Amino acid sequence: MHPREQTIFALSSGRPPSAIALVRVSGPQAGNALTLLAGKIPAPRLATRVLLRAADQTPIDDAVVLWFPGPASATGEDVAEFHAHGGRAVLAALFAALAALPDVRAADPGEFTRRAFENGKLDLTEAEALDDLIHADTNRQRRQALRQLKGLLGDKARDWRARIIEASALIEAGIDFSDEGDVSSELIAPALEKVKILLGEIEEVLAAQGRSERLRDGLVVAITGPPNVGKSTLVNALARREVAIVSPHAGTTRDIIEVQLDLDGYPVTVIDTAGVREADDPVEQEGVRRAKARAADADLVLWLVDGHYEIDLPDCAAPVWVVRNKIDLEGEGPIAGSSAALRVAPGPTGGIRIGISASRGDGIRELVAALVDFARNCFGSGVGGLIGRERQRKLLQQTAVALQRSITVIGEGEELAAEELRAAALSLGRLLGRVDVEDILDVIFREFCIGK
Ligand SMILES: Nc1nc2c(ncn2[C@@H]2O[C@H](COP(=O)(O)OP(=O)(O)OP(=O)(O)O)[C@@H](O)[C@H]2O)c(=O)[nH]1
Ligand SMILES: [Mg+2]
Repeated sequence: MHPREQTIFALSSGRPPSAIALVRVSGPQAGNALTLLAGKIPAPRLATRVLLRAADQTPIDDAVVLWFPGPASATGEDVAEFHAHGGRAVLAALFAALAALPDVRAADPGEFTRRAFENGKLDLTEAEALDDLIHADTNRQRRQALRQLKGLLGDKARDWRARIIEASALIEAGIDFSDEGDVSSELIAPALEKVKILLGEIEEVLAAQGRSERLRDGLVVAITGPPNVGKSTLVNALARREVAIVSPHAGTTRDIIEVQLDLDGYPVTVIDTAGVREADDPVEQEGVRRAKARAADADLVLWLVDGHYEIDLPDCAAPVWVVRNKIDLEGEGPIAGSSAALRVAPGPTGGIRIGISASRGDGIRELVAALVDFARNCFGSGVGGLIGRERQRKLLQQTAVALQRSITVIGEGEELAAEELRAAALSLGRLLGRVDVEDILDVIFREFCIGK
């Protein structure tokens, strides 16, 4: 039997122990599972209390079961739900009883959603949105995923694809009539017009929303700088807890420490790194190497200094903000420049310069506000953002490029234009998961949780 025809089961709720656990079963044996474990198949979609029993009739649990006959179910197959008590032993007994049934096995990650996709319950953009919704940590991520789940991108892509196919039908008819000049141009001119309108719409969606797909992964802000300037103190202040060790010894931090922050709904990972200096200790050297590498691929670098350091900016592609710490000490030592002037002033690389006191808290609010602004600019406002993932953006860009090329090459021959239109339709088909999907499906659904 093909693995896809087997019946699958998994725990769909959180990790045990929990008050209630939801175990879902999907596939042709779902009804049989109910008959054998619950003693009957209850009325469809009606919560029914039963005593679950193992094959030897020993009781497993007092539970509630639900029956969703296919195709009107989440996966499109027959689905049974067991709402049992979420104890580890209860679940172990329930899983053992299910696994003992013929043609029933534990589900792979994302397998329920994959079946739903294969049965046409959702398109690939919606499946991705579902995964994003489950993994959303902040409100903005949640709202974006929810918007995606409405299938707006999928609806648009389906509409565009249909219109591309119409345009290419016109062009191909034009090719057939190419001996009769008038008929041919009468077909091709409107086709070209259609393509231009389409291209405009796709470009609008691409341009409209910044890079809201980056909301999924969030921003990475690396805090680097010389030793002992207060990097770890700043990370603790941003995290509002003691995540990193702070000490007056230079070279305290060696490993990279990461904290996840929710800044006004924007997911931001702040990383604390080893102070950058010529170190003798090989462990510290490795820490410095890692610090530089991490800063090199961060989205933003906060180069932290205190009054004792010259501003010696690191070499990296990301914007660098110079943050001057320990302004509470200013006036006591040989420190140039006034702290007031330093607060959120334009900096040398077009970034900003901020004066703070990480230990006393001065300027932390301003720094957070500046980070929120930065995040907003990176992600776009996200209002009406249709693109949820890099994969989707790439395919839309490919579609736009192919449409643009079809317009450019039409003078050289209609066949060339028709070929480009086919490429455009193919990209949209991939976006929806309609064409050559096997390989990308494996990648996408593997990321899902088990039980989803
Ligand atoms: N006065 C004052 N002291 C600070 C401030 N921020 C940090 N310090 C002190 O500076 C020292 C170094 O702080 P850390 O946070 O460990 O510095 P670091 O940059 O992480 O140091 P390394 O990990 O060794 O590179 C500690 O003694 C802190 O208490 C500040 O704003 N004002
Ligand atoms: Mg440190």
